[in-house]
Amino acid sequence: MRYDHKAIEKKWRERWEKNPINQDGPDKKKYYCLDMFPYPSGNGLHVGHWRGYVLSDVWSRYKVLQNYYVLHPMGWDAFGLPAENDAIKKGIHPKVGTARNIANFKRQLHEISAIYDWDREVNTTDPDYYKWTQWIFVKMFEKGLAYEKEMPINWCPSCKTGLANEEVVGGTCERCGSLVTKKNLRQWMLKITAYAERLLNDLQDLDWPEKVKKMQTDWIGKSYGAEIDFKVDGLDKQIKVFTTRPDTLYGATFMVLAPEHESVPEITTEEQKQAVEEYVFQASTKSSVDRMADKEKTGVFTGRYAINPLNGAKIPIWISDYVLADYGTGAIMCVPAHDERDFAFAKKFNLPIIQVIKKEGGEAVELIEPYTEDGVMINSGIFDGISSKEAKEVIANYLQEHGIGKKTVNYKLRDWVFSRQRYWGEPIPIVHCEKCGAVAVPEDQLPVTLPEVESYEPTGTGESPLAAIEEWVNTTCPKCGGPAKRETNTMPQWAGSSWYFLRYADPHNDKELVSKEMMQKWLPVDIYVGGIEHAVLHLLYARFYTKFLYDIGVVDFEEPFKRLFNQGMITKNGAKMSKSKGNVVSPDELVERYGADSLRMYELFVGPPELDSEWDDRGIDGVYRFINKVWKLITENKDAYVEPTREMERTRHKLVYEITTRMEDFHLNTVVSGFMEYTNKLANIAKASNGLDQETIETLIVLLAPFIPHVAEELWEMTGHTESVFKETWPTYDEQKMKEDTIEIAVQVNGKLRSTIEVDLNESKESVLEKAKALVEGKLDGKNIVKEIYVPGKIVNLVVK
Ligand code: ANZ
Ligand code: ZN
Repeated sequence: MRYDHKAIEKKWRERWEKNPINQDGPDKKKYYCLDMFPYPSGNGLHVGHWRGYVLSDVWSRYKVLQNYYVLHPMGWDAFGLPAENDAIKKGIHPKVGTARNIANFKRQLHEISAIYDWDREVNTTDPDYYKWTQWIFVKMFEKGLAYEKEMPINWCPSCKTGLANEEVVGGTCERCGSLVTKKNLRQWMLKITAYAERLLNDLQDLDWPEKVKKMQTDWIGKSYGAEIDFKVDGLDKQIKVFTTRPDTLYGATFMVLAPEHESVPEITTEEQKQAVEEYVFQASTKSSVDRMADKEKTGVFTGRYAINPLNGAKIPIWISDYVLADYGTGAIMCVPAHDERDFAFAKKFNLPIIQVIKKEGGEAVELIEPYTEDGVMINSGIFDGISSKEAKEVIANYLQEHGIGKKTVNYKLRDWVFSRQRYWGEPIPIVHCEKCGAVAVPEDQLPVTLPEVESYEPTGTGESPLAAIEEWVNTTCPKCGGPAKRETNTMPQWAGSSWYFLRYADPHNDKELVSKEMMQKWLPVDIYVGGIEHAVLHLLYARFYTKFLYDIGVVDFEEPFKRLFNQGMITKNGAKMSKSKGNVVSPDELVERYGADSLRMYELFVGPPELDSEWDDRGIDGVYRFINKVWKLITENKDAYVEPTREMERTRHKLVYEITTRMEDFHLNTVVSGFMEYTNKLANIAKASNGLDQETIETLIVLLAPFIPHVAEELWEMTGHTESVFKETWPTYDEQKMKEDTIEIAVQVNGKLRSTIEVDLNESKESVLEKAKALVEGKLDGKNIVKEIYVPGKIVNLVVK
């Protein structure tokens, strides 16, 4: 007996549309379940995308059954490169292509039968939406958090265009293979670094995977250290280095500056000038990723020496590209005995190595590799003998007291380069006036809409295609009314996704980004479901935006996402599922063949939801067979309910317990296996007792509802209910009722197991012994029982002689 998935799913989808199962009411609690909104690509959804959407929908339906009204919205993160590249290649306007892709995504999402609230749909490319993306930028600009800066960016001299880091391969242009250089271009920056400390500290209280918290912590990269001033020998000049290891100062045997360090020209001696200039030019052609890579060290001596401020030692100053210009001070003191990179450099260029820390209790022997652990100070004058951990603090204090340096806190986090020289993004709402400088477009003139252009190609001058539209570019200054030009850079794709979760709470408000009332009603997000690939960028930007909006009074919480769940990827043939790998499984055919319920359940069954899991088309077949089994169990027993036995009652409570606890732990794959196990158990009980009781059957249907909602609704109707199963309340369990009524007791004679007996849970000692003795009676070879031992609930031991 197979169920007709096509008819059932169609029927319930239509009913839900007419009569939504998720409805607000006076007795409802609120819950906000958010999916990371998708980029509507031309490829549509594959079963890998479904995983997260199924997870969040199962969770939302579970909450509906717990009497919540669930905000479960969906929208589109639709600005960005792919649509623009399609426009360039195929001549389709990004707006047109995007609209078509969204329609296809929507159709596919409908098949999941997720309870999305389509009235709240947002689209980042909609002017009514990006008006507020621009508004936030204006507010940041007013607070000095958005600013302009000349920044070196990757530049291909032959393509005449700026390149993203990902477009630079091995130092060459991905498109034409020429050597990529750096070009200084004016960029808009957001001062996220002003929030570094709060972004770091507030991670503590979040119910997020530890892995993601660690990634953000490392990304922010707070370190304590010191800046130390070294005099330059023979010049009236000092160079500041940044170190996290002031304890190693006596072991500094040379200094290295970044090739771009501003003092390089000044300190370089005449003899070294040519070599230094050549090296500086070469370094400018490499990306920082390449520079940090572990490879053969390169460098050039400047001809100059610095003086170690503690012991007066003269140490040579070199330049090398392993020192980055924009981290710390762009200059380091090198301690080859205790740092890997300095060690490699010293070996390559034959520079001295002085050990200043040794293993506790060990001897200082010639180092064949750097010693990077803590230990005891040696060769360090008055600091000898103390631990290196202590020396960090003591030497830093000493330097500070003697005016040679100061203790510092450093962050790896950089300000955010916020401009793109591209068409398909939010125009940055700034006007440049010769008299007034950069002026924000006034609030009542927002949004600054994206004009139509003829060519989407990057212009090659480092300017966006918008720069070519004179009527749009030329405008008047909002401040003085004089002639002015619009900013032609657009925002990065991250801009719209940094705050969209707020807009869902009040999507049609044209007066405010979100009203106080709606903000307080819905926000913050209770659970956020999405891929781990967004662990740093998106999730950090969203936290930054929220904190900023908190500071200006738009929201009254500092963290947007209370709980985060990262689903693992779906792989096939060992690789991440993706169009480019050619291993995509489309949900469309599977829905056709097995129905959405089967696919939903298989998405969960495929593996622990937080781990990557290998897709197997046969797996869905197994789930389909299981659903048919449930169908059979219920339809065969629904018309002849029996009186509940203790066993039925016990099994029902255990079922509710297992499903609920696994659900709460988000072990959704084991929820499915739990259903399989208990369906078999119930089938056996039904056979033995000639039927099942009504409560057990109905409980099973309610528990199944979040997972296979169409089948559950149909079964619910077949069992005589006129209202939706989602009007029910998630069942509860009673641990007392889960307990078995009888237990097995081992019966031993002289310590050897003879048999077991079944007794009541609270049977008296006398009665248990009685039964045990009865069992062995006549089998004692004429011996007598001399002692009776009972370990309650476990063993009876009879000692005979
Ligand atoms: C001396 C020293 C001795 C260092 C030692 C390390 C170990 P984090 O933890 O990543 O902040 N450094 C400083 N500025 C740098 C730059 N612009 N480019 C490359 N390296 C730089 O690392 C700080 C350490 O990295 C600093 O401490 C410095 O080397 C190096 F046994 O100073 B250290
Ligand atoms: Zn002006």
